[in-house]
Amino acid sequence: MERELVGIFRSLGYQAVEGPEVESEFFNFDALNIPEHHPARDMWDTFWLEGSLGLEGPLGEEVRGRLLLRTHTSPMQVRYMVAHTPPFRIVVPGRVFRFEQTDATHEAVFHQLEGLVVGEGITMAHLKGAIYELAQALYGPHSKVRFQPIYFPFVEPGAQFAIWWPEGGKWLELGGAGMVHPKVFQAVDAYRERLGLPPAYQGVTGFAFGLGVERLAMLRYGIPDIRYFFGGRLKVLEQFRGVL
Ligand code: FA5
Repeated sequence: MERELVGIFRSLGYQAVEGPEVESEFFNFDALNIPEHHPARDMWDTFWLEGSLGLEGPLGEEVRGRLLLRTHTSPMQVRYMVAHTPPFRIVVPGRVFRFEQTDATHEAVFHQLEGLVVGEGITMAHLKGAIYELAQALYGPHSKVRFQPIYFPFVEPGAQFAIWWPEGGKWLELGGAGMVHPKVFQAVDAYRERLGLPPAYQGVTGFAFGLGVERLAMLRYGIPDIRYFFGGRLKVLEQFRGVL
């Protein structure tokens, strides 16, 4: 499923990049406009790590601060922007971790696919176009997309999006998206400045999205419970060899 999603975006001109699963509080939260004590942190229940592992920053510099298991793939937005100048289009597949009570649709470990497109004149229409292309590639010409307003601190405006699954006859709630918040661009340029790099994110705009890979696979393959993915039961897993 992850390979298929990455393949779809590659064919649309996106580059696939990966980031670390052990992340710093700064990239996972602060740089994404989620300061300490901000109630938005409650959206992501976090596995905090003790000690320091000598985490590397986007340009190989040493990163200080508290460490955690990344709660989403969004910290790679910041890492990538620090190390590159726009325009670019990337997707970031990867494992994420949440200190959650598990149930049929919630795991403590799951996969996300992040997308980030930055350049001059990028608008919400481009975001809708990207999700629309995804819907068409996954479910053909009869699919459609739906956006509803929602709050994420690192985008403004923010949206949650769903794709119409013609065969199943229902909307699949896939993830969150929106226009990159100016505060994120500011945090990136401030970090670049500390590394002696010129600002690169003035006068550009961008969109980002993040979707849950397991939720999509569950619907596509009729898997009733997300815990099957990591349950280690061969009878279940062997049915999906080479597919998931
Ligand atoms: C985020 O994690 C944001 N980083 C997404 C985003 C990216 C917004 C870029 C704006 C711009 P959220 O917590 O809603 O958002 O998670 C995104 C998706 O991951 C959800 O829609 C769902 O499909 C999946 N997901 C979330 N929690 C779980 C879980 N415990 N188990 C399985 N899938 C989950």
